Amino acid sequence: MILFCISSLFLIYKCFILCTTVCLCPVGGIYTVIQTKAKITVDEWGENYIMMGPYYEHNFKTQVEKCEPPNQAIKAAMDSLINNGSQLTDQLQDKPNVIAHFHEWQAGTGLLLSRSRKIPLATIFTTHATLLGRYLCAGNADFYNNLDKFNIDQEAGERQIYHRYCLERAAVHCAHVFTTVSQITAVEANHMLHRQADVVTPNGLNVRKFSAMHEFQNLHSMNKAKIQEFVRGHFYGHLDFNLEKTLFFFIAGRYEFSNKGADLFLESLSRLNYLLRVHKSDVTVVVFFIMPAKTNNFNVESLKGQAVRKQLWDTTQFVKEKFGKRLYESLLRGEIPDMSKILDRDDFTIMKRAIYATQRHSLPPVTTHNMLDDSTDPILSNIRRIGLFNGRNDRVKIVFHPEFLSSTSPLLPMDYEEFVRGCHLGVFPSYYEPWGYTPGECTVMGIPSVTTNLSGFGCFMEEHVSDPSEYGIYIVDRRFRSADESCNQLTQFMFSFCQQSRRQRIIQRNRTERLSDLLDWRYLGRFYMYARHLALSRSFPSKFKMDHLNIAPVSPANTHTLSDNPEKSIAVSKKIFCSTTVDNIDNSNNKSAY
Ligand code: G6P
Ligand code: 1S3
Repeated sequence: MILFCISSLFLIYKCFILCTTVCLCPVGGIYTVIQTKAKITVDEWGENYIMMGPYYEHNFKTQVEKCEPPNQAIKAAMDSLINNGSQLTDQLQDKPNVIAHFHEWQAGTGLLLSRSRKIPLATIFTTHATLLGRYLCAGNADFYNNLDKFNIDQEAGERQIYHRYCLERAAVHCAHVFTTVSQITAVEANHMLHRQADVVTPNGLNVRKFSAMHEFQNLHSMNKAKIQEFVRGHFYGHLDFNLEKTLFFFIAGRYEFSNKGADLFLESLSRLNYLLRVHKSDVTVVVFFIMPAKTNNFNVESLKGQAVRKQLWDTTQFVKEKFGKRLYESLLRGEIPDMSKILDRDDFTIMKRAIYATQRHSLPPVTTHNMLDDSTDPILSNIRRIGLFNGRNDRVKIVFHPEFLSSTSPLLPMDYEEFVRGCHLGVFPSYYEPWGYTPGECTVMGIPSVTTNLSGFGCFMEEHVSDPSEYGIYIVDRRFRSADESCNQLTQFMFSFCQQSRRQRIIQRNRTERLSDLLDWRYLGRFYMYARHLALSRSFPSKFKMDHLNIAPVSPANTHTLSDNPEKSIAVSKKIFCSTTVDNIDNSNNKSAY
């Protein structure tokens, strides 16, 4: 990929902005940034905008339309690459004004080489997370209280990421303009990479507005029905809870157990289960964990569940048809049939058999797949510890789907967007989250969500919305509270949510959806625009000036300081979740928390 970038930089003289990125699966956050901001970038730069990434055979086959190079410049670049490999030429010298935007450290090599070879480009480097920050957070470090204390070279060395960290740091320092996706990451980058971000470029989305205001509510209803179908199958034989009073919560994303807050979530679910039980609530919560892990396919029990449901459905249709036909014939004869006789013995046998098939002697499975690392998997291990095994008395049920969703799945045939729309609450209590698209995606679909004040998104919402919870954005304080307190706060958010009436949920969804304009690239795109003009003014100062631009940058100087304010930033240590065990689930310290 890098070779392609470099060659191309020399040859595509007509293009004005190049965007290079690492290739991520279509569900990754960085992929979403690149993909969704394409439209507003093209609005500004027209055909002079080109994106580059690595070539992966399987992606090429399924996601890309092959076509001829659109113009001579690109054709020449491609020919040169094919013929000369990475050999560089100086074609570009007399064709300046190219901006090259590099996303994330893997793409940084192109930036380093173009600077070291003095190619006349305006370069931008955007980091979506720092390598070291991610590693430190995933470990045991009390990251935010010690930002200024880490010996970063040593920490990178000890984690065997020194080479990658050097590449990232070099790219950051070589770029004309350095941007981060949030202010919290700007602070982090300042400590981990030793450069102040020039611009904070928050992540946006392409918000789709429906002509009918209530359309997103209808979509919620339709997609909820699909999730309910799945639940009917998954929990067959245990459907002693009312689906009309069942709420669907979910967490989704890269499987970084503690960084994404799955640890806090599980502990809070255990406490929520306890609360719902002691309050004798008639609400059941089905919680989905959508986080990809190593598996060898769906497990038999999950597949069987859907097969049993389907069989029951077919039986129902069959009997219904017969019933309907006999009723019709009878009415045609002018008779009201004897209802107790309208079905014969065969019909009853078929129905009895169908009911018999729904008997099961095991609990509905917690996971939908055969996990390769079943015994050490952190989600499963914690479920074992807190004992949420989908028992009949549990008001909180768990479904761990360790694979991204797909509309072709035999189990839960929905794509991610449909699934989110059908849920009631997204829960993303992240510890390390430079931005966090998942709650943003919920927001634009009118689905309330939980985030934290350690995520870029959460901080952004705190800054822009006076009372985010009023709009269905619940922000867990993971910065100034202990883990146990954060856990209680999250539990309380979820418990209060469970106490809402349907009408209140509908009203809240309407309010949530109203925030979507704030997350639209039409608004947030200006920060990328600013970064590009800043890069031009720095690399071609005689031609480009900043004063004509009527857009304001987000100054990292305004950032909420973390370790810069150590006396305020207390108690974010993470290591508290070891108190609840399967044995003491009902009289654990959960009680004392309430
Ligand atoms: C949407 C639909 C309503 C439905 C409601 C269910 O608002 O337009 O017809 O009753 O969803 O909401 P709930 O929060 O119970 O899933
Ligand atoms: C990163 O992806 P992640 O889930 O590893 O980039 C995303 C896009 O900028 C961002 O939303 C997320 O917080 C980062 O963590």
